[in-house]
Amino acid sequence: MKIKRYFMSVVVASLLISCGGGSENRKAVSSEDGVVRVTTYDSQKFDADMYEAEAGLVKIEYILDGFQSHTLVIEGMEEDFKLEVGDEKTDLGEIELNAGRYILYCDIAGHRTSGMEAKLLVN
Ligand SMILES: [Cu+2]
Repeated sequence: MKIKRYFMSVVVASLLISCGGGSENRKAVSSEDGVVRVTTYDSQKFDADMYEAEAGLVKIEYILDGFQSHTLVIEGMEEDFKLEVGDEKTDLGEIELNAGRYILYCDIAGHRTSGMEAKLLVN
């Protein structure tokens, strides 16, 4: 009985968190100086749900505001591009991208399903 109650309250709590986090986090971040900045936290989130960049050579700076190790890869291009933070608080990389929609995520086991996924809109 206790176990069931505990489980149900966990489900309710996580629903509340995902609703609150979703609306708060739903912003597009444009690169101003040509660098797309993605910040991540120990809570296994990126600082936005969508980032924007100009087509061509896209520079991405990955910033860790915390201590947990994270990666940043582009879906379908995992072999070509990977940023890693942890002991190092920032990582910077660049990749040629055509206009289109891409998915960024962290490839550490379990992190993507925890919410470490965002869109990258290349114009
Ligand atoms: Cu991660």
